[in-house]
Amino acid sequence: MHQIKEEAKEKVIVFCPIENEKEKEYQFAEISRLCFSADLEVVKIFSQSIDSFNRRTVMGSGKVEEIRQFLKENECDCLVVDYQLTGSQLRNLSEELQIKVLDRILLIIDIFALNAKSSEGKIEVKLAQNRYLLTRLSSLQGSQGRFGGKGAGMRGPGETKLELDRRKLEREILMLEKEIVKIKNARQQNKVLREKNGIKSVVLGGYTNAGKSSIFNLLTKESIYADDKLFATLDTTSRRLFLGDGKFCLLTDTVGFISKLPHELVESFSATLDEVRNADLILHIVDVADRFCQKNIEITNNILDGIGATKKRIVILNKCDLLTIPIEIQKNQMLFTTKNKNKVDALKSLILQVLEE
Ligand SMILES: Nc1nc2c(ncn2[C@@H]2O[C@H](COP(=O)(O)OP(=O)(O)OP(=O)(O)O)[C@@H](O)[C@H]2O)c(=O)[nH]1
Ligand SMILES: [Mg+2]
Repeated sequence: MHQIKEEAKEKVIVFCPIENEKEKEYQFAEISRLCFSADLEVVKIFSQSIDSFNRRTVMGSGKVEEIRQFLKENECDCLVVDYQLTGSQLRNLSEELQIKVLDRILLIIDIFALNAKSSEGKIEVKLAQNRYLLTRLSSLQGSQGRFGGKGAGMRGPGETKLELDRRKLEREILMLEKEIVKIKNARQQNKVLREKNGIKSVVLGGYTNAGKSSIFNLLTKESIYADDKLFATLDTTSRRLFLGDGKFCLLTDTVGFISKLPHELVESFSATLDEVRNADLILHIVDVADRFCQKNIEITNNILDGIGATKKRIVILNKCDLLTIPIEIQKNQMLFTTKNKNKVDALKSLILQVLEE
């Protein structure tokens, strides 16, 4: 009889350069959730003020020594740095500490790689991976090659081996970019058709894990994947949503946002983000029970402004079932929970009302 052996999680230590002492706690919580979503077990978090920044290794030499000592006494597979590293910083850290190093971007791309299901999502992830690798190629060939042959940071759609050959990477990037253009063109045609038929598009946007897919499922009676992990959704799904009075809109669930969204990802996910940009109405979903709720609202607003999503927005304060104290609601905001259907009709009415304003 065969026994299925569950693969042990990779153990990681994390290093956070702290830009703002007041946001340290937020940064720790966010990077821990990212690691959890990448199936990594955080053994310890190290941090240091950005004032001690060192161009070679990001962290100062004392911190390098502290981590080296820790690694002598504790078994770890990888160091995660909550910062966007250059190729040489990746190599220097990896060589000095003799460990695989992942930066914030590669960690996020890796979670995306784990979650990409549709061919569009896979193309976008592959493009992001290839662009990342291309810009850091010479450094990665030297160091990470030794430590990073498999596991976190190297997971890809279809688990194809990541290519470390410049010409192959460039060729593949061109091919993937062409695919993205095709997807964008098809999206544009759909948009024209939709507008011709007077169908309004409503998109669920917001910080990852706020409950977008759960709301989508509740409203459309679908059963797309929702999970208590960051970036559970990478693929866009659209369904017709009847709003009453014989009227309907097209409701779309899409990828969640996060602070410091790497530009590699924004560019690679331009086809998906077009859907958000072009929407007639954005339902900005917020986890109102998250202690960093205000910060998450700010992050989402900045990203929406950054991608040029200028149309109407309603803020849905989701997970209100978890609230222990009453909160003040402003105009174009609504308390919501997916734990029952009590508020579904009120939400549909609000959508209809705002669309017709
Ligand atoms: N208590 C409570 N939990 C909720 C509610 N809505 C969603 N959740 C939970 O929150 C977690 C995240 O929900 P998702 O719907 O996957 O969130 P999302 O915004 O689609 O997340 P990403 O796709 O990862 O960006 C899941 O564990 C849900 O069960 C709610 O109203 N109340
Ligand atoms: Mg989702």
